[in-house]
Amino acid sequence: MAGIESGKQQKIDGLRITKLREQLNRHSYLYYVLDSPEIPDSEYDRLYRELQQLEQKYPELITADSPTQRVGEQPLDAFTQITHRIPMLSLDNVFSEDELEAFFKRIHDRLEFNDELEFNAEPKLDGLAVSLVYENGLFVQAATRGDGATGEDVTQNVKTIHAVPLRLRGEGFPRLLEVRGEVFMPKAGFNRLNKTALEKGEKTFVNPRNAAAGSLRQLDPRITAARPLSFYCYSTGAVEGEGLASTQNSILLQLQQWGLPVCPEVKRIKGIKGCLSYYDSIQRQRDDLPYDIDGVVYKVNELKWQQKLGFVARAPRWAIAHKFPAQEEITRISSVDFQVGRTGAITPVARLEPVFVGGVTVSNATLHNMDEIERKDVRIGDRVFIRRAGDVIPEVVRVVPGSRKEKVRRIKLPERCPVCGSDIERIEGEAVARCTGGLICKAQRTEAIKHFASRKAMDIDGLGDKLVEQMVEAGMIETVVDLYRLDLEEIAALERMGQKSAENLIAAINASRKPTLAKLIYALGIREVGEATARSLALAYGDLDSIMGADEEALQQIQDIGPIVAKHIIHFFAQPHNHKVIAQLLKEVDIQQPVVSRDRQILSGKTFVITGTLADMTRDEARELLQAAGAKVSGSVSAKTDYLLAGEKAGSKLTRAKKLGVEVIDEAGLRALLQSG
Ligand code: 5U1
Repeated sequence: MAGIESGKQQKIDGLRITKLREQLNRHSYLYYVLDSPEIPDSEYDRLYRELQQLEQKYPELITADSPTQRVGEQPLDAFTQITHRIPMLSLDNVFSEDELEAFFKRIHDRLEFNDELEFNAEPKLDGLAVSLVYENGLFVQAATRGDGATGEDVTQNVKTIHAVPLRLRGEGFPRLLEVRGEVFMPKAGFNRLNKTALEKGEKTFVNPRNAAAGSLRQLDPRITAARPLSFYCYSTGAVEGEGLASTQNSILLQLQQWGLPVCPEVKRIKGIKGCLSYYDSIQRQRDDLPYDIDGVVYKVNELKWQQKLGFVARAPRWAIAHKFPAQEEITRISSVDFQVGRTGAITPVARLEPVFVGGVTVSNATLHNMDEIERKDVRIGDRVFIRRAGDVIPEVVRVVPGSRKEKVRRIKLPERCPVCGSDIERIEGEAVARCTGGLICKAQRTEAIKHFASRKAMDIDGLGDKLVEQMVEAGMIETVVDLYRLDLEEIAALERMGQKSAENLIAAINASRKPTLAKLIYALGIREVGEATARSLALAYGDLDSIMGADEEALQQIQDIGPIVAKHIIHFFAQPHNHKVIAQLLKEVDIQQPVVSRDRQILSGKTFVITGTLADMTRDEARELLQAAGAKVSGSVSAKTDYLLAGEKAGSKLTRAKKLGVEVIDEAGLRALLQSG
């Protein structure tokens, strides 16, 4: 009787194992391939643990495609070599429009075809090319590109990458299918990994590409499993059996349906115009993409044309990589100066032999602080890598290994502020050294005014850093209040100004006289009070007097405010000088009441994403409105997004929102929502 009972239980457990495996694989597909998860991570973990426990009870029921089989194999002594069935090619590069035109001419001449050709355009990921082999739908082997003919067997390691399916979904795939693509480390995972390494005093990775390469080439797959790697496929290699479509774009769609992740920015385009506009659009999005890229790739879409074009040496004639300007270059540090910031923070700045990087010539780069200088062991005279990505200030990344000459000099923190001569203090446990001069220090005063005028603060159009410096230097302004008492003729007399510019500046200053409370708080430049904290303060207290009167305990009840920020706020408002400036400032400006009061959190629980150019407000203003109404504003569209607020020239976020069925609204729609409820 007991035997029958246990047999019955075994059958039930067996069915449950199959079900759990299918469920987990489906949720992986939704998460990694469609980027549209249906369950939270905690629920996935619960199902995973249940499967693990059942498999422990019935090891004979474990299959090769079980999600539990991704981790835990034994370390290898060495990687074995694998000869690729078909060599893995590389791509030729172009760096300019002229070179791209030459590529187009070569193709059209060879094909004797004058009409516009269709291309598949794809971001060029900065990762590691790999080949994955599926036999009858089951993942059996992964290899690195190596020299193109032979690579290393990294099957165990690739198995640990959750984005790589262990079994293909659906049907209709060829009996043998070799998929090629890029293993990469998403930026967020890379930052997390380096943050943890720093906290533990371990070595950090230089960039996501190196981190991905270092992680994939581990003999112990348990180390790889702990690294946040991902994968996008971009082509096929060897194929046996029927089933593949006849264009590059439709093959990628097929691969996606079979469970392989494809980069969402892939697009079918036409002719050189289409290529250039894709290049521009991806370059604009580059910093916001969750992964590093170094250019885009255009591939002739029709396979029949690809076959006709063939190959040269190790690259196809039918594809080209259009590279972005390099973001890292090498140059020498000639000297180091120390700059004083708004809060007195002293930043070492490397003066460089000028170098063209990220599309501009760079002569200065930040060294961040003395701890960073020590960690990177940078010295004056060293040859260093400079990185300039997007709008970020160029930075010294590292010394070029093996390049140090004997005559280098160590970088020393000065004892006194280079601007006002006050003592420099370095508080134990803090990386940043500070000038103790406060507002005696002209540098701190100047930086405070620059911050006040900046776009996210009072947004005084035309009052750039150089002009602030000029006016401080000329003794026209000492505090931010002086901006509102400027004399037109005095401004017009400044170098490079004139009557019209001076009038425009006065108009812009006057336009800033009606800030929201949040903007004004942010503009005051209190240490550690960024835009979000300023908004929380404005929302919680509603007026400046209440904020100034709040004690440390009360401040800490507010979102984003911990003991350190609370201390900075108290300290700021305790300074008699700041009191005086605020009192004078309040005579010049008129704080606007928030459109939505803090009692009407009508959008609480709703998540918005904002994209494109809005007509009546900036994206920051829209975000402020939404947050004031209790909504969450996120940077990327997912299944959890409730609304996409889309303006002119909305790009991939709009496409994605439509794909996921997210409601898309314009500014009128936003106003209607804010007035509802
Ligand atoms: N997106 C993309 N990257 N990438 C790299 N496509 C692509 N194709 C490649 C390489 C090396 O090679 C083709 C020849 C398949």
